[in-house]
Amino acid sequence: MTHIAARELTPREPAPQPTLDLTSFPPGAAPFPAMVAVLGGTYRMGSDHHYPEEAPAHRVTVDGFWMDQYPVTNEEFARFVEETGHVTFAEIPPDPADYPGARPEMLYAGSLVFRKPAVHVDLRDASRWWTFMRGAQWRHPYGPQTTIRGLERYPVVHVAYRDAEAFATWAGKELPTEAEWERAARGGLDGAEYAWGEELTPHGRHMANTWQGEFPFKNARADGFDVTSPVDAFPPNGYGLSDMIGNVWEWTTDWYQPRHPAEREKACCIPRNPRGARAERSYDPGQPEVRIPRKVLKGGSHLCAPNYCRRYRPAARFPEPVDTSTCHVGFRCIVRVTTGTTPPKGP
Ligand SMILES: [Ca+2]
Ligand SMILES: [Cu+2]
Repeated sequence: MTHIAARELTPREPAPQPTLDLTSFPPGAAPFPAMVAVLGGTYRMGSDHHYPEEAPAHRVTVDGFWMDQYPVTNEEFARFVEETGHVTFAEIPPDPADYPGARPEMLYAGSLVFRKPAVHVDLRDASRWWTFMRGAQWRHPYGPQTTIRGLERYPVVHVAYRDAEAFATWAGKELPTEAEWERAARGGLDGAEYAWGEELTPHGRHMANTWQGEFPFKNARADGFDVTSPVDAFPPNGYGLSDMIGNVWEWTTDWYQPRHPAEREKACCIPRNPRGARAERSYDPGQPEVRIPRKVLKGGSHLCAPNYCRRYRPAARFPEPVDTSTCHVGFRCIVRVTTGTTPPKGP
């Protein structure tokens, strides 16, 4: 089914029974504006053809749910901050107790900003293009002198996990699990490489904001965008969701583990609404002294490039420490419909 079919579920349809099988579209009308229905069901999560952390491809089942059509925008985040007074993680100087061994002069409020190096650099050294910039935060995405004026309909960035969570709670929504997010990104094309089919640029058309040219040094901008793009700049997927791939990575609730669980042969044992690993298993094995748990990011960003990071696919995933914010990570929310309870009412 496509999103066309989803839209036929208008509010005028008779209210579904609470016994409805949720491995279908969520019942009723969208609980908030600009949310679309994601079909529940069993699909192949992950991929055996790309990075090792995406393997093994394995079947999972997720119930249908509602998802924000777009990543959360600066405009929406500003409304949240105005109403709640929320202060984002990037605006607060780190507590030295949380970062043993860190030099005190390094403990300032800031966030990670990408800066294009002027020359060729070693692709193994991400510090050549990432700067922890004092004063970078959601209102000043490229440093204290920059603003979000004119970027109202661009995705909010420089949000740590708990900022995304706080927004979701305020909005009466939740953050998706990795399995839900990937189900949604596939847009009904089970097993396809990309959210739109088998080719990165079908008939030469760019379907997402990624990086063309040689990362991190030359951005050819063939898709029209040097950094982030408006959330509706590219065509939506089969469920009507925009920007699932590229532009900004999106937070999910799952703790990261470096591999997916094995495929279950028996249909009875396929995990239903899986929720990832335990927090303690998500620490970075490469930095054993750092005990900051990591969440799964999905979707890739405008910095994903063929020569460096081919993560502009639904199966791709990346571990992000919960205290980290950057200029290429945002989020979007969902609303779940629990079996046996009354479906959420309209806005
Ligand atoms: Ca681009
Ligand atoms: Cu990437």
